[in-house]
Amino acid sequence: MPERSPVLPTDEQVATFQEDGVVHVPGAVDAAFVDEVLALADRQLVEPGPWVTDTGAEAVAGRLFTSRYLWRDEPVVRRFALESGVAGLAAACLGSSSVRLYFDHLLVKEPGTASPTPWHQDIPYWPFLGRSICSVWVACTSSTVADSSLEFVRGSHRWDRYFAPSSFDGEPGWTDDFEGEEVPDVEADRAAYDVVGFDVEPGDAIVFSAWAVHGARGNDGTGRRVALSTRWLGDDAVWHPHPGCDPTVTQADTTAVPGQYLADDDRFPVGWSVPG
Ligand SMILES: O=C(O)CCC(=O)C(=O)O
Repeated sequence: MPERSPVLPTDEQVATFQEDGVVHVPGAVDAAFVDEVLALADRQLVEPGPWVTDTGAEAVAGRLFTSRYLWRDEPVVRRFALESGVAGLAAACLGSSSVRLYFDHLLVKEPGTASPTPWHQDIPYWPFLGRSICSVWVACTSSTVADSSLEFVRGSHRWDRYFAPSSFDGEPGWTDDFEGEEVPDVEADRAAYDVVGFDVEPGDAIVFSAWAVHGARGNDGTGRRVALSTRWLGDDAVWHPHPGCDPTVTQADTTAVPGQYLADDDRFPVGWSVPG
């Protein structure tokens, strides 16, 4: 059985997650896990996994690099996902009796990266539907909102809207097949939204709903920004493949039919379940 979270959220943190769609949990993950992810980031930048988004060296400087779905081949990521406590954190925030791992997402922003992470909502990118789906984004380096920590539109998880995904690097790709409403241009009219952001230290977690609209600025600080986000499927998550969704997992990975909960332990392992 996976280990229990060393830092479970307080009742107040759970209430904040439910109300705002996001909560900052300082000191959620041990330094040893963080160090392993930093070493992994070094390796990935040189020899990336199969599912990479990479702006490469930008016109100005810097690089926004993301690599996802590593857990099946990278013991570091598997351990992080299943033993660091992030699964317990996700389950507690969602109020779910169990959570299954959908995928992991390593995110690196080199200093001098002009590219922001565009404002977006995660759920339309993913072949799942349900309210109890979230990410646990763990900072592996210090960062402030000014140099690319995450920002959210507070309460946007309750808007009941489903926005078109777009590619992070602006290149054409699998998101192009989606037809739907554009995400609002939060950046152009920040004062119209209740934007909240979190300065973070290594080991801090930001837990957020897959329905929450979020983004991050470029990194004009002096250090590399590294985070590992794991994505968790709670009690009401169902299989929902659709045009324009993430191709890392497909119908071949599950015995579920659309609309059904997934129970494929090898592809979507249980990270946490209520004891007994
Ligand atoms: O780290 C970032 O800049 C973006 C992270 C993000 O959008 C996510 O984890 O869903």
